[in-house]
Amino acid sequence: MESISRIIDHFLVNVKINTITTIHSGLINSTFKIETDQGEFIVQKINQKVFPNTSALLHNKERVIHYLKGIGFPTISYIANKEGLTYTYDGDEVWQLSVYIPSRIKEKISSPIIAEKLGTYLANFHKVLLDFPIDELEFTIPDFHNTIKRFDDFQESIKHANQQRLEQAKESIVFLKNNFNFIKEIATKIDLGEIPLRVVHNDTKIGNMLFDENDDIICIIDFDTIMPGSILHDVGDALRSGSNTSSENERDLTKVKFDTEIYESFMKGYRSEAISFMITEELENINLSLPLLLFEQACRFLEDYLNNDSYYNTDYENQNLVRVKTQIKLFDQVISYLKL
Ligand code: GN1
Ligand code: MG
Repeated sequence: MESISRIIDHFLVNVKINTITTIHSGLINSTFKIETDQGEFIVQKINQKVFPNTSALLHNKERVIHYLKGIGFPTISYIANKEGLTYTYDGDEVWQLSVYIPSRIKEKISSPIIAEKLGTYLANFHKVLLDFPIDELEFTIPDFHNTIKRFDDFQESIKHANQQRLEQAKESIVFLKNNFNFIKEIATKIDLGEIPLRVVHNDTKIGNMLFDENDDIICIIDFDTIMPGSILHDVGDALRSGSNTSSENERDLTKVKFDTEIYESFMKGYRSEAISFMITEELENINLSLPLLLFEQACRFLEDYLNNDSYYNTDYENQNLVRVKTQIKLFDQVISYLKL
């Protein structure tokens, strides 16, 4: 942990660090909570393999956070280093320090009331960003939520995968191939711009929402992927984690169930607030958000499994395949509930 304390010295003068705790929830960056005599902070190392265009990431984050602060929308605060920058490059890695916000984190939505609050919060987040100059944002990761490209990349990975993993993933491969045509239709509408690009978060899993002791949302965190995208991506990603009775890492598939009450309450909250700005194409297709994101995430996890786990952090051999299966299990239940 010596390197962490050296990094903190870039941002804080004469600081005494009491404890450093690793936070394991993200799959990409390395995150630590630091308790010091000057307060509590979060320090994060940006994964430059995933974000090769780190300056675009920093630019987008800074612009949007500055904007949100300007309109009084609660958000995270980054600490400037001694050169006045909100990041430090130590010759090797890029680091950021933000103020820790005392809060609770949830892996899933525990009641319909919270689901409705979350839906309303997300729609309001989209609403307050309507006036943000979208052209100022860069595409940090090109084609991030381009589901057709994600499916093509997964298909490509089949060609280079080892036999053992191909064998293990056989059923999942067939499932995704069989369901692509239905997903392709909505993905194409987004691709063609029939569903408009807006400023969206792009990583709205429940773990990225901070709650207070009354289960009200304090703010959304993790602006790494804030960039132009569709509201369907954010709605789908929030429900992907939020309406699953277990987690994306659940090995026991009998525990992976689609909670329809959570789903409906979230949607009620989202629609009630977003009705003021959604165009007809969005309104008519918003119910495809969840299957779209589940399908896309299954492709992404499966591609990574077939590429020998080079993108997502994993703790054990078949974890990416476990993740594929949770997404497929939920997808199956969602399309039969929504009668798609
Ligand atoms: C990654 O690292 P984390 O947990 O914030 C990924 C998301 C996935 C998520 C799946 C940049 O997010 O797109 O939905 O894992 N982020 C990136 O848990 O790829
Ligand atoms: Mg993230």
